[in-house]
Amino acid sequence: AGLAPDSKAERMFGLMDGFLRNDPLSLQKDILYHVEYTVARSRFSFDDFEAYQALAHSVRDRLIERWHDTQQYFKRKDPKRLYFLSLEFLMGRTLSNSITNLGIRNQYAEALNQLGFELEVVAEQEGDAALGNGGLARLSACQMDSLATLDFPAWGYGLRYQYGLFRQVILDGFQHEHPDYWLNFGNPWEIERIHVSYSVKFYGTVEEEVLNGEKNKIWVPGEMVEAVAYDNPIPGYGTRNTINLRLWAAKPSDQDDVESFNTGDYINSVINRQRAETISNVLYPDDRSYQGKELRLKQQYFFVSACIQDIIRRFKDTNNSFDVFTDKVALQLNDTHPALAIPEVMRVLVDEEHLGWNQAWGIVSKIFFLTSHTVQPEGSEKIPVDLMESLLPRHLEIIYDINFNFMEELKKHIGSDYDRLSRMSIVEEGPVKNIRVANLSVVCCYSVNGVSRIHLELLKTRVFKDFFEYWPEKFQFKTNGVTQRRWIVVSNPSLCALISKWLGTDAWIRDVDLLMGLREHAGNADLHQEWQMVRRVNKIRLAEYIEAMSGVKVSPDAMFDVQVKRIHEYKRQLLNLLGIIHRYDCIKNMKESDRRKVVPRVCIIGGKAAPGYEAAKKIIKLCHAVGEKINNDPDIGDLLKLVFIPDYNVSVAELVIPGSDLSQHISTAGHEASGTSNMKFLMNGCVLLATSDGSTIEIIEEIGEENMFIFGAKVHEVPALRKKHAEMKAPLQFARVVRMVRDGYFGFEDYFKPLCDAIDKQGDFYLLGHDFASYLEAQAAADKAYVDQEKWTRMSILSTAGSGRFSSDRTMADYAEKAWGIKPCKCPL
Ligand code: GL4
Repeated sequence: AGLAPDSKAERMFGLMDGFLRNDPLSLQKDILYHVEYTVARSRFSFDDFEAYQALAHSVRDRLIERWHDTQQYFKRKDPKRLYFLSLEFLMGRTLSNSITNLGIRNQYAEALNQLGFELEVVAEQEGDAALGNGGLARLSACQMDSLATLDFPAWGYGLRYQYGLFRQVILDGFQHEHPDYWLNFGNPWEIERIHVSYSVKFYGTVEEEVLNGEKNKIWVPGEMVEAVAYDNPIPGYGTRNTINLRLWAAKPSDQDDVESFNTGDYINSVINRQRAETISNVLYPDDRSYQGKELRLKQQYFFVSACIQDIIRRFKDTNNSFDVFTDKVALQLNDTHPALAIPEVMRVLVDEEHLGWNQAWGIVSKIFFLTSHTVQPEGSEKIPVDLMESLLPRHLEIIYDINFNFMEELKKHIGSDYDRLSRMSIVEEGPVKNIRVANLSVVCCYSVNGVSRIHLELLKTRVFKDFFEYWPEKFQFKTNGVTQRRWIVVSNPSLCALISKWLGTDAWIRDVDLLMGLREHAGNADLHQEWQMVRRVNKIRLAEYIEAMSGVKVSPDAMFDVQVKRIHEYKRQLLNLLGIIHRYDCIKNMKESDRRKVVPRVCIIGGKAAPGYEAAKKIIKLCHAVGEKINNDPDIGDLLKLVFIPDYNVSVAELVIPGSDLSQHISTAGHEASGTSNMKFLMNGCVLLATSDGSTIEIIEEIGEENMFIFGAKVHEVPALRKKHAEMKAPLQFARVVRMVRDGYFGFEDYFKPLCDAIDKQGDFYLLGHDFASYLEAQAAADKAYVDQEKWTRMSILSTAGSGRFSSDRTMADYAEKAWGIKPCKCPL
């Protein structure tokens, strides 16, 4: 009975009325449909937020269509897939980006217009998805966009934290952290997959069984938690391909803890079960220190266990032998945070798939790829062995076995150099025994990638020196990049239109090297005029935002000088502040005739401090104290303003970056692994004032030092300078501004004392004193260039023109070819 399968599918497709239509009228109908039936408001009366929700659902429908087609196509072709494992993704807003990538922005704008709404206003209703800390997390988001756009068969995996990165609230100039319960208003961009769920085990014991005459280990867990999938479609630009970002949420397990229910304490048993959800509840708001916290380790294992079960299930769907696993699967570890995936794959292959150690190791040693994002060896994760033994007893055994084999192998090559052996060992001996996660990763990964050329140098000569000498070919670099779709097309539409006009094509949105074509117009007066106009409108928009956020009125005629990023001593917001104090001091002491020559400046600083990072919090307070003084000094007027932009995040960045003239990237050389915001500013035609650090070094090569303001010690000079510095006297002007802070010129002298001590009594580790004079020179050069607007505009155009190399499209194509070995798999239209 019934229809033959083919005709059944045909009939169903017929019932569906084909694919969704994208003309403005159909979109209007769709939006109204969602107002009425999804948001459950009346279609005759709904506000901007409800319009956003309805719009989002209508976009989501279109995403789902493409997502299905893409996944089915991948399934049919079964290519080698890349799995991108990251504990952090800073996606920001989704609406604008999606309709841009789907190529239906104009249609939606028109549809909304007809309904009496404005797309820009409606899009502002969306909150940020802030499931990450800073550069590392935003990089993951940019890379997902590129993987989709380049048609790579890739999957992203992450955690669905209930609380994203804290919201920064400033009270009296002090940072307060408020929870970001971002799911409160629903999240139309995710698809809950209740049927995609896996049990994750913790604690318990390892037992032995005999299987076909061989000993086999079984892990008997003490606790189980369910991992449930939430899928977030990621559309490519100018392609039907829409890939998946799968985020895991922890839920209580049905199999867990039946015992306690039988004891009669029903209410407490329910409450206990509910604790399972805490595992994926909250993002750790610090990306640089590791504290061996049990919950963090639980998060990490919860994450990798769910991923590996999902990946192996998908592999087994279409393959029946692990012989081809390495031809089908590549696993990218975004820093060492997901490194437990390594012993987890070993465990599954050996204990559950009964592959035998050597065969399993043969697979594991070929499928993992590590990207390191840090330069500080002390930033490396360590797991106390005690903790590991109780939480993941079987994994500890596996790590010991991997280490034993590695040590035996190593001894054959380097003999009994015990110092070196102990440095390279995965297990750190000492009063507290630790697992060194970085060593585990380097030993087991097929390649280890730095995020800029200088970063690789530092990995080779400092962080992983011993390993590099042993395995030179393992170490590579792929300079970071950012997506021009988000950072030009979505966040700076007028610049986008201008670029396309002058290049005569919008093909650069996919093929970003074409931006170079702007070089030939860099001296064109007409382009200059249009360029300045676009930049000015963006500055006005930013000025309005600043006034709304801080009450400070700023003039768009002034140079907007911006430093926005996480607050960290090595990023040297303090150097910026001392420079501003110096500028203020100079203006105060100037003759009236000289004042007229001063280039008016609006200094803008923004960024969050990790909640436990005292020095960073003091820097935020200092910024406010200095701003208070300057902004209220009638003697200064518009010549100088200092504003702090609170709660810096992706959507704020989209507003700030296009409105900036000068952008500062002034880390002590050798401390910024790459930096990625420099690339975003560059794309938007901002001129960089920077040290030769991280990826800036490559930016200098690309656009020329003459088009930037470069200052400060170079990477190779820093170690010697640190030694010498103790005996050197800081320049007078530096001593003077530090004194002003110390003496309470801005109030709160006791509170700021440790900041001053660090730079003038305790060795000035980040070399603020050393770099101060050259910093001021670079600032003076920037003033001079700004007066000559023709010169400045030329520099600005050349910045955008030279930004093509810093697209994540290039980074992803590089990884695909040189590391993962995956090829595009383009879903037909
Ligand atoms: C970081 C680096 O500090 C930063 O330089 C780099 O650009 C980014 C992406 O590779 O990764 N590492 C950590 S930890 N947080 C970062 O932002």
